[in-house]
Formats: sequence, structure tokens, C-alpha cells
Amino acid sequence: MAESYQLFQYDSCLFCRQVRRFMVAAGLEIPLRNTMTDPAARTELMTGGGRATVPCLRIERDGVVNWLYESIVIIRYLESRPAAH
Ligand SMILES: N[C@@H](CCC(=O)N[C@@H](CS)C(=O)NCC(=O)O)C(=O)O
Repeated sequence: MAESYQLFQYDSCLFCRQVRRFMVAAGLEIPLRNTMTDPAARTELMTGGGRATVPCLRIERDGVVNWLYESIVIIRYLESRPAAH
């Protein structure tokens, strides 16, 4: 089964911007969750990922959720997932 993604981030974060720029270049349309303007997104990130640092990619596969931190790690992960959506 395919994975589904959400990117937890906010506009002024330069590391988030790098991931968003990669997504545009790669043609990936991943839902964005803004932890600066949406308190529920920040709480979800804290609860699920364990810390508030952005960017963080929420990865769901077969009902299992993983949280991936670090912009370069996120980009490398998405580069290796051509079926990303
Ligand atoms: N090395 C990390 C740096 C991420 C980072 O410093 N994010 C800042 C925003 S630009 C942040 O979330 N700081 C608040 C925190 O860590 O709780 C990356 O490349 O993703």
C-alpha cells in the first residue's frame, strides 16, 4: 500500500522552505500543516513526533505513523519515494 504524507512546517522557517522548494521541483503535492498558525497542528506534532521542531514529515503506511525530522533527511527520503503523494 502507498504511503501518505503531511509536512509540518511554517512559512518563515528556512529549513521548511528548502523542503517546500524541493516538493515543488519534484512535483509533489503534500498537504502542509502550519504549526505557527494552527495550534492543533503544533499539538499533533508534539504528541506524535515528540518535539516541535519543523520541518517534520508525517509518514503513514498501513495505519502506522512515523515522524521524520531534519530537512535534508526529509528531502532524501522523498527523493527515494517516486510514488509519493
Ligand atoms: N537541522 C534542522 C533544523 C530545524 C530547525 O532549526 N527548525 C526551527 C525553525 S527554522 C525550529 O523548529 N525551532 C524550534 C524548535 O526546535 O523547537 C533541519 O534541517 O530541519
